[in-house]
Order: sequence, then structure tokens, then C-alpha cells
Amino acid sequence: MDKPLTQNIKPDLSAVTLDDYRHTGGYEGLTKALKEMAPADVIEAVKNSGLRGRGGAGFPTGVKWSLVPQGESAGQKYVVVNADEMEPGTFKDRLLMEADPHQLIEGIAIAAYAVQSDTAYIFLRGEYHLSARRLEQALAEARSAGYLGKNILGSGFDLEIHLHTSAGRYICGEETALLNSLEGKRAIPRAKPPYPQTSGLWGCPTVVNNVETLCNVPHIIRNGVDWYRGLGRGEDAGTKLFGVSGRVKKPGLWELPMGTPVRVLIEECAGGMQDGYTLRGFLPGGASTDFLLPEHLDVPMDFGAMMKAGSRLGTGTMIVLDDRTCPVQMVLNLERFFAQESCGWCTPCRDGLPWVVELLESLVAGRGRPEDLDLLEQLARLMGPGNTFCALAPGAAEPLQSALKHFRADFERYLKPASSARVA
Ligand code: L3W
Repeated sequence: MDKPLTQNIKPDLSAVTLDDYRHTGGYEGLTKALKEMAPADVIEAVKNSGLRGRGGAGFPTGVKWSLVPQGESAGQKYVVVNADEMEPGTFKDRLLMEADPHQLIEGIAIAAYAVQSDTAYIFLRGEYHLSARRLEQALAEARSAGYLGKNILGSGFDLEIHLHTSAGRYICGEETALLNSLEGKRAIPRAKPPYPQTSGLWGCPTVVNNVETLCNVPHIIRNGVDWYRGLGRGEDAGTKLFGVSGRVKKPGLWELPMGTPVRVLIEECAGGMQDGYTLRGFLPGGASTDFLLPEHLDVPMDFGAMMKAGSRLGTGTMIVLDDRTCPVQMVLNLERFFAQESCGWCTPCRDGLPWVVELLESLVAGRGRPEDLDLLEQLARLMGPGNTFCALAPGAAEPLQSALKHFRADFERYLKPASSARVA
């Protein structure tokens, strides 16, 4: 974070040790919070920093913390880390946990102090075995060094962090399904409101934050609000991890200032398209965002700018579509994933997604009817925001409806004799 510009974070990094972490200012943020700041000051600082959630939705983190009831009468409170990273194309939290687990632990401890919680859970994707091992080891080190447990750094503040590994469902990344799962119940989303900040884990006030969001917090407290705000190049503050997958020369993950244009990420960081391939479009933030086009390469990677361009920043990890990949088959692949991962709780998602898959499968098999394209559009609308219990189906509708808009000719080609269909 101190040298955030254009660092490629390599997947083969060994974990930063506690000593290394402390040498670079690690745990200074926690020490400052506990010794120099009241919990309300920490919340105010995070609010003023402009930090927005890095899990996909961009909700202001300090505002979220400020909604947690304060005072003795609030009773038991929890901090829960959403480490159930499973969005297709997204691999940012894994690298943070594998490479720098103490940064996350420090962020959790500061968040817990801010909302006055003595118990935190890390809800970790089941397949992230290396993250689990490194977190367990770092948690043990942090306990031995007095950064966790009773009376942390002599402040009177107590905190225990528990690591919980998920059984492996995408829906567990939705915060209320995650809480149900943590309680040992079926992982279905809860109706909101109430939001977890007032009624979360076992009905208690609970802050649920993404891994990357919490990793920003120690730096904000240690270096100050102005420093953090100054890192952003556009409307949003700070830096963010941005990733690229697809047929680029160097797929990977980079920490860049918020507001960096997409072009810098794809052409400079990722080295541009592989020889013989041309960029046709990209999903800016994991699979559940709308396709953008080459004409959007100069859009700044900010929450607002991405929205204005017709998509969302989402997780900030882009999936690139090239001219030799069929967008229809790409979307079919994604919709199969979402259909499989639907929890089945609400009708538009449970019935709509398999219907979309069926229509796309029959289209690519050469059995599509011209009216199927309108039907797909209608289904995408029916699965949209406001019609479902959570964001899974609306997210699944985004690549579908934007592909139908931008790449309609590719869909129509499948309605013609099989010989002219595009093949992935
Ligand atoms: C209090 C209000 N709190 C919202 C809080 C809420 C939550 C946060 C975001 O979906 C997105 C989704 C995916 N009072 C509040 C409030 N909050 N209004 O703010 O809430 P929300 O509802 O906007 O989004 P969400 O349901 O958390 C997350 C998108 O992210 N996404 C997927 C990411 C998935 C992963 C993964 O791998 N597991 O990262 C990518 O784009 O589609 O739109 O905390 O409590 N009035």
C-alpha cells in the first residue's frame, strides 16, 4: 500500500511473516487506534476516507460501521469477513490472504474495535486451502504477539478471530446467506431490511466486510484520511486490486489507484491482447456485470464512472472477450454457473436461470427460434433488480442482456444454417 502503483501481485508469493509485516508499519494502525483513538474516531476516519466496499457493491464502509448500535445496551456484536470469493474471474482476496494474512487480521481488529465487538469470523471459501493454512498460522502468531486475545496491547480491548471454511456455494458470498450458513442453517438469503448491522449473526448487530475492504483499513488509520483520499485519481478514494483474465499477454492482478482508466490495466499492465487476437469487449467486475466495449477503454475504474458507462465496477477483476471467442457460448458458460449456484429460494432465479440455459443451449445446437432472443431479453428483465431476493439472478442477467445488446448478430447467426454459426 505504501508503494501502490502498478505492482503486479504474483500468485507464487510466500506469505509475509509477522516480522516483515511489522518492519513495513504492520500493526501500527491497530496500535494507534487502540492507544490514541476512541472507537467513534475510527469510524469517523474510515467514513471520511471515502473507502467503499471492495466486494462488488461499493457501499461506504464507515457508513456501514456507523449503523451498528453503540453502547452497553447493544449487547453482543460481531464482525464477519466475507472471504467466500467465488465470483467467476475474481481472484483478488485469495492473493491478499495467501500473501499478506496479517494485513487482513489487523484490518479485522481495527473494525472490531471501532464497532466494539469481541468476536470475529472469517468465512473462507472451502477451496482456498493455502489461504486457510496461512491465516491459521498468522492468527496464531498474532495471538502470541498480543495483537489478539485478552487486553490487546494493554488497551482493555479483547478480540478472538475464528476461521470458518465454507462448504462451497457461490450464494454463501451473499452476506445474509453467509450468516445463515455460519449459523448452521441452509444458505438462503434473508430479506433486507433489517441489514446485518442491526440484526445479523444470531440476530445480533454484525458488520460484514469483504477481505480487500478490511485490508485498506490499517493503512487509512496509520497514514491518515488525506493520504488515502489522495491516492485516488478520480471520484473514488484509495487504491484497488484490479485483475485481468482472458486472452491477454499477461493475465494477473495489480494494485492501482481508483480512477485508473481501463486501458492502463488491459494494455499496459496485462500487456494487451495476445498476438492474433483483438479485444471485442470485457466484463469489468467479475461475471455479474454488463459487457463494455473497446470504446470504453478510457473509462476510469471508479464506481460512478463504470455505472455511467453502462456497467459496474463490481470486483474490479475483468474478463476479456476476444474476437475468436463466441460471446453466446461465453454467456452460456456463465449462465450454467449461475443456474447451478442458485439457492432455489425465489422463483425468477430458480426457474429463470435454467430456462435461460435451456434456450442458449438449444440456440448453439442450431435449434433456436427467432422469438427465443426476445424471450431471453424478457427473462433477463424478469430476473432483474427488485424481482428477486438477492443479487444473484440480477447479476446473472447483466452479461446476458448486455451481450444481447452488443453482440446480437452473434446470437442471430445461430438462427441460420449450422455452417455459418460461430464456434468458440
Ligand atoms: C444499510 C442500507 N446497509 C446496502 C449494505 C449491505 C451490504 C452492502 C452492499 O451484493 C454485489 C452484487 C453482486 N442500509 C443498505 C446497506 N447496505 N444498502 O451494503 O449491499 P448491496 O445490496 O448493494 O449488494 P450485495 O447484496 O452485498 C454484492 C456484485 O456485488 N458482484 C459480486 C460479487 C461476488 C463476490 C464473490 O466472489 N463472493 O465478490 C460483482 O459485481 O452482483 O451486486 O453489506 O448490508 N440501506
